Amino acid sequence: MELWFTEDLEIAGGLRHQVRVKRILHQERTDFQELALVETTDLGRMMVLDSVIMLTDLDECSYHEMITHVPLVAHGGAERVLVIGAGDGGAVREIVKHSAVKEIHLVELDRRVVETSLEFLPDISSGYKDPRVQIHYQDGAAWVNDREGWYDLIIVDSTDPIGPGKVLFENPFYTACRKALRQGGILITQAENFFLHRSIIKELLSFTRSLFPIASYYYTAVPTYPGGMIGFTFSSLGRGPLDCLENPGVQDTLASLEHSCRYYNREMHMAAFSLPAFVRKDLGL
Ligand code: SPD
Repeated sequence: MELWFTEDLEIAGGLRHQVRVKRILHQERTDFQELALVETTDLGRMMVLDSVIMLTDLDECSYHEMITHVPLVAHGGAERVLVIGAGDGGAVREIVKHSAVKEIHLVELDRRVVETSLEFLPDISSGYKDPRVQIHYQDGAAWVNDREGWYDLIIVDSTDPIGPGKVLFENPFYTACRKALRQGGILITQAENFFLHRSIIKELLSFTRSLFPIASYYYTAVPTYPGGMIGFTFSSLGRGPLDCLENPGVQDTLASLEHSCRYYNREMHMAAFSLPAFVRKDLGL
């Protein structure tokens, strides 16, 4: 008999998304959510939180490389980086590729996400070995409130705006992130799918436009998320997302990332900000 995982939450906009499962490796109710790690038949391992797919081996590279390298290359000199959520470690694994980064704070509410990733996803969690990484098991929204003017880059790798992640899609959190950034700082937040969730994206852009001189949106392909793609808000106190690409200094960074990444390169960085006509019109971009 075949076993299928189904993601059919309200937020998926009437879509039902299914993945064939070989076996369940781990399942538990943590203090915060339902956590599952499964072996799929065709897509490698998969992490699920509260019935929402967080990652699969197949396509986690496109999500983690684009949520990290786009802002790190755009900034050009980030030293202090904060990652909120993302206890699986995929974002951290990418950030440690940047030698200019001196401190990486990962703030994750749920310790069991980190522990489960270390046990079942050794490649994805491999960045945790880097001495620049500090893990804090706390509420990310509370953490940024106490860190005024501290970070060059804040990456919010949240789940969907349901359950414990809802607060990360609200204006007070964006305001606190803005205050926690240093001059020239950049904020990136997970911002859903432009076919399915435009009202959510519009609201997030309305927050960032009132707080940042530069507010934009970009996206990447993730076939195992409903709709097959997911986007991010890009908000900056300094450089725009593409300003950096002509700088001679960035060529070495791009060459080295091209060597170590499966998805990210200069062309994907540029293409990610090219949006369809209806999206540009609707989001006012
Ligand atoms: N619809 C699911 C969005 C999940 C985004 N975050 C995934 C975490 C991977 N590090």
